[in-house]
Amino acid sequence: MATLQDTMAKQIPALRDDVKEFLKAHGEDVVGKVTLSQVYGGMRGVRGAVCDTSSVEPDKGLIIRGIPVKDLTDRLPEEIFWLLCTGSMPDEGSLHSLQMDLKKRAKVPDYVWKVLEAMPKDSHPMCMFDTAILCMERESVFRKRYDEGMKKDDYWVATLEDALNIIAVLPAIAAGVYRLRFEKGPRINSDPNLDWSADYVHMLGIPDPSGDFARLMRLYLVLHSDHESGNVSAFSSATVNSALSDLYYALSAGLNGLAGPLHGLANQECLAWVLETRKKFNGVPTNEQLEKYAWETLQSGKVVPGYGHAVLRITDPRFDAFLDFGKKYCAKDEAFQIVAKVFDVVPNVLKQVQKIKDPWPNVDAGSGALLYKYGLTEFSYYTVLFSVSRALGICSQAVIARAMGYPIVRPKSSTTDWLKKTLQSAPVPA
Ligand code: HAX
Repeated sequence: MATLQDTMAKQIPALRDDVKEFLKAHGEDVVGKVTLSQVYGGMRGVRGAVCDTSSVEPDKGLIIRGIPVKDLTDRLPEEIFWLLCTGSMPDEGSLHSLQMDLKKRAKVPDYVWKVLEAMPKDSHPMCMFDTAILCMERESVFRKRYDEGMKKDDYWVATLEDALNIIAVLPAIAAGVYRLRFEKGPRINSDPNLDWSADYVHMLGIPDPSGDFARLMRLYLVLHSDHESGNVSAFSSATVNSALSDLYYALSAGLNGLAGPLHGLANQECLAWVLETRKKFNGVPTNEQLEKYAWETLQSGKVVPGYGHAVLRITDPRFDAFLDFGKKYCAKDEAFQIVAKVFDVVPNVLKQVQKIKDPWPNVDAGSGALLYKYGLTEFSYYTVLFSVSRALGICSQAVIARAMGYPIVRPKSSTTDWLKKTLQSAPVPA
């Protein structure tokens, strides 16, 4: 049995030496080219950052530390956090030590509830969740130790402290946001005998006699945990943390990006589209009706939520995992049946729109219907679930970045004038 702190402390010196040597040997080698379309296109595909926790290749999907996500679907989120941080699975004793450590840190400061209670009643749950994280910044171990003159070599130790302190309280905060925002009654206390995910389900207070909702949530929290570092939320967090703004600042910054409809909010929009479909057709539509409706959505200038991806060019394996879950546990549910039917019909529609590079479902296409089925019907809350999970990836990435001593992020931007002059592709306006 080893603690996460000790395990990482043993690994880090060798990892630092390895990258130092690598840079010495290949520091000036070219990794790739950048085209003008990429410069104007959100840097899509530009290899400009390092992320060792996970990778997302267009034809493979999410791979966490060398393990395809489909092989991790029966794991606990705590195991995934260990895997993200260290590159291997914890043994039973190590997992237990991490779980106990998180339990010790799980008390939410009282002022957090006061801040949340003072927010307007119609605040978006994501705004409440991110505000709660940000207002806890005064708890940052990193900031205190930095102010005391901490050495750079120790940045990761303090960042890991912040990461564990944050991860420990997220389920209670997220559940508290749910109960407050949707008037579900008083907060439910944590149950010290439950694991991180089961305790979250317990504190949400949604009846779960079969235990299937808890099973779904465990899967959900594993599947959304990480997606390399180029996506809006991870990249924003990494950028903020690279300025040595502590994890409270960095995580809330990243999750503010997750709140956007083209990113994590898509799961809420996706379920809305599924439910609208059900209402419009008074149940599960035929393939022909669905095809027509998908075209109508596109022609009205809207995206079909849950479809397409900036990197992937296959069905997202995380969608497959949700589809498998739905087939096993809720095959008769109408909303789930629509999700399955959309998967049969919509890719063929999107393939006919030339500009769409990926016609396949992403992680958000199916999860909402499953959550809805188990009674989590407030879909503006779904991105909070996503955030609780994605915090595992963002926090582990920050710990590793500080352990490796990566510098402040600062890519170069160009003016259109400069680009035109340089490429000589168009006359530069006087
Ligand atoms: N429906 C309609 N149009 C789509 C589309 C879809 N599902 N997917 C892409 N397009 C459009 C884009 O809007 C873009 O149009 P414009 O040039 O007119 O702006 C064009 O096709 C090219 O886009 P792309 O290169 O294929 O995709 P991007 O890398 O630019 O964007 C997105 C990737 C995920 C943002 C995009 O596919 C999309 O908006 N999908 C729907 C929203 C969604 O499901 N988002 C969640 C993604 C997963 C995630 O991050 N979860 O957190």
